[in-house]
Amino acid sequence: MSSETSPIELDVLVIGAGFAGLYQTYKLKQAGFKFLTVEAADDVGGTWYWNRYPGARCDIVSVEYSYSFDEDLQQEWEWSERYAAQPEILRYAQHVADRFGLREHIRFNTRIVSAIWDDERARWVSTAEDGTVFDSQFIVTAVGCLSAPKPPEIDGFEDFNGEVYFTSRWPHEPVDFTGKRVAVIGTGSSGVQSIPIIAKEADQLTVFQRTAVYTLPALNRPTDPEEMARIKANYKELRERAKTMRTGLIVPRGTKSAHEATPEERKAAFDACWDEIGIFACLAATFTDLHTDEEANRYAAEYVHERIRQIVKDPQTADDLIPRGYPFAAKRVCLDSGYYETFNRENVRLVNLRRDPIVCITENGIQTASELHEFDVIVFATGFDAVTGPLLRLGIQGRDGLALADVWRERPATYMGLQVAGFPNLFTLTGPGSPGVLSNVMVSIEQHVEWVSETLEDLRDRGIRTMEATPEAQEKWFEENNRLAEGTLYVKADSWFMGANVPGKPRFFMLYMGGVPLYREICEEVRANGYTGFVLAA
Ligand code: NA7
Repeated sequence: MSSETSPIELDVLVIGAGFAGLYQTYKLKQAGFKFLTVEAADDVGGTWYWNRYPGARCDIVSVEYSYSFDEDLQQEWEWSERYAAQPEILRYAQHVADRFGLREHIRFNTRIVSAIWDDERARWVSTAEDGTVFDSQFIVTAVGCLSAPKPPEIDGFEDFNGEVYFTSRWPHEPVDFTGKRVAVIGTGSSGVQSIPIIAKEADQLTVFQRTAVYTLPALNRPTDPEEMARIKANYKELRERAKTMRTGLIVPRGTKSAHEATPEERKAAFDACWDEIGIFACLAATFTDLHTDEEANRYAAEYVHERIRQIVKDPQTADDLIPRGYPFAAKRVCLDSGYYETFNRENVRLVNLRRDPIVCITENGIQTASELHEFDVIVFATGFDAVTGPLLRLGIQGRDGLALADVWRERPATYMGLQVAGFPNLFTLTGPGSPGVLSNVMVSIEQHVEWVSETLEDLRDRGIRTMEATPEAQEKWFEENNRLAEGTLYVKADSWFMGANVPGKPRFFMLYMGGVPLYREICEEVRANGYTGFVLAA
């Protein structure tokens, strides 16, 4: 694409055309703003554009992981499975872009590399990789929480002579594993979803596991037309109900402590999750104290350990697959289709990196402390610089040249997850300190976009030029969230929730812990009280 010489003047620049960016585009179009959405990829979809690895699928039921803002859209769209696979979710994003005429407002193949606040003019000057400059009063970032892939962090990575793939940047052409010796490094959601599929195709598959993960059977199935008809007849109620749930996700919730239940009651509740419900958050929701009480949590952890032992035939492999050293659900629980069963296959081997760590990658394979493993293909399922990473890649500088990277070096503080003090007129959808991906992100995306859109309209109507979070409001938000997080077991795991998967990243719980309904209530109150915690200037 050729670069343009004079800046493109806008009211609002939206960065990203995933689910948040698409809805933001729709809202700004409706409200008649002069705006443009820029997207680094050549199509819409965000994470569902990039994460096209084998087995990639949603782990929130699709009837909930979809937009609710348009009744006709939700009535006409048909999900083919309970948990749609990536190609179908991408088709849905494309359909939304086409149906609402959003593509004409999106400039594809445009990656923003710097965004600098010009205090004198009270405008943002953003530059794309191709040199195009955008001059806007506001920026809304819609860059997602899990979109900045983490570098491999393994010595010798460049030396490998075989094929290398990242689950987070999967090629658009099919990858053929037939007859090949394949390594998968990483057992988070991407590893858990891709490993069973790769195992069926590859000659040999070796899985390199650093931390064993908790994963439950997804119980995925084709959509039942009768169930779908019932959902569609009551879609409005279902969406309203989701908003009342802490996680924005409809999941049966227990009402008593795990300590109050008999062993039989606990087993029945856990069995139902494993054998019948198949929702990632269901097991942690069976009793009220699994996220807060280590003893109670152990009941759930031990239940999963036992299920693993029952499925995996080789006792050493089963033992290696048992998650230890952190509480159940303190890292994101995964949903799988045949993950543990895959380790019973003759062509699959597990390497426990806690016992036998990777030393380096060589031209032929992976050298661990005890052995050289030779491969034709290495797949990195090693995750993301989550939540803050996608924002830091934008090269944002606020007042007085203040770099966001410097501000967040010590702690990822924001106000409501939507603004950072010192960065006026910058709204960060699903930013750190928002419920973001701790919730059903579609519910949070819709809430954030609606709040930001109404705010932008309000500022326009009142002739307000700048809106900026105060350092005091930000401090209070950050401290309160830490206090809430410290009261849970989440802080006991080295997870991406805690920033602990990226060397050198400050260790704080990065998402809003108060739950979706409380967050919504606070946002509404903040506006009703004239934007408490923000300074507005004409
Ligand atoms: P995750 O969940 O961050 O998983 C990444 C995995 O890769 C995890 O098992 C990591 O082990 C492992 N990893 C990362 N770096 C290394 C190195 N250097 N060596 C060995 N192993 C490594 O990312 P996903 O893409 O699977 O899923 C992201 C989210 O998407 C997921 O939570 C769902 O919400 C959807 P670790 O645990 O850090 O020891």
